[in-house]
Amino acid sequence: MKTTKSTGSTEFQRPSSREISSANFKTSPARRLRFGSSSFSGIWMLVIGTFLLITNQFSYAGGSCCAKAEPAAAPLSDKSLYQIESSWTTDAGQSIKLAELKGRPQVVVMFFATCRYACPILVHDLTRIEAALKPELRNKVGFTLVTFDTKRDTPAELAKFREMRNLPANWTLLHGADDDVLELAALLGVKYKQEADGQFAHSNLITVLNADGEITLQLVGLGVDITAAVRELEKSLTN
Ligand SMILES: [Cu+2]
Repeated sequence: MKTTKSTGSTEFQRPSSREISSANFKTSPARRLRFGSSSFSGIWMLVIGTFLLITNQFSYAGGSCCAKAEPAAAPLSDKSLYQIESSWTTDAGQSIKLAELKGRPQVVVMFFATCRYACPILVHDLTRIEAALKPELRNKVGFTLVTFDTKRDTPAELAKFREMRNLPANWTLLHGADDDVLELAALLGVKYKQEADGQFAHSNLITVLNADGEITLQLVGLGVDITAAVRELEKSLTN
């Protein structure tokens, strides 16, 4: 994973990449169970696959068929954030899992809507990344904002934020449960803490995920040089 540093101010020291990867192991036993069932589901996929193969042969023998077999979906790697099973609510009130973002690279920022200083700059940095992409690639990239202000940033408030900022459909705004927000923050290496005045102190971190939900690049700071992120996104879309 590459990391680009900038001189932008962060209220927190950014954790090392080792700390981020060790965050993978800090999940509770219950969560680990959900993560660890891949070999079991592998066996089931084999059984179902064999069954489908057999039934397919029968239908060929009967001379009836013709639907082209869909290629089996590749399993997610251990590094994919889309292994997280938690449910989130979009600003349209729709319940989704992070895995539903699979298929296009995503630029992810954790934020809160009433932030007076850093978050408006972070969101602006994302719009700069979007604008710097080749026009034909722009709607092939997703932009995801996840709030850590679970009390105030209800889906309805996030919808207002989208409207106010005129954010297009390829931007996903997510509200989640406190524990799920904490877990995602740990995996991204984002630290945040609510202050007495209701504002949050937080890391200023932009994360680029590839189409499979793996972190490929992080930019630290505000008003950063976005070139590396644009290059990374274009690379993952043209490969
Ligand atoms: Cu902020």
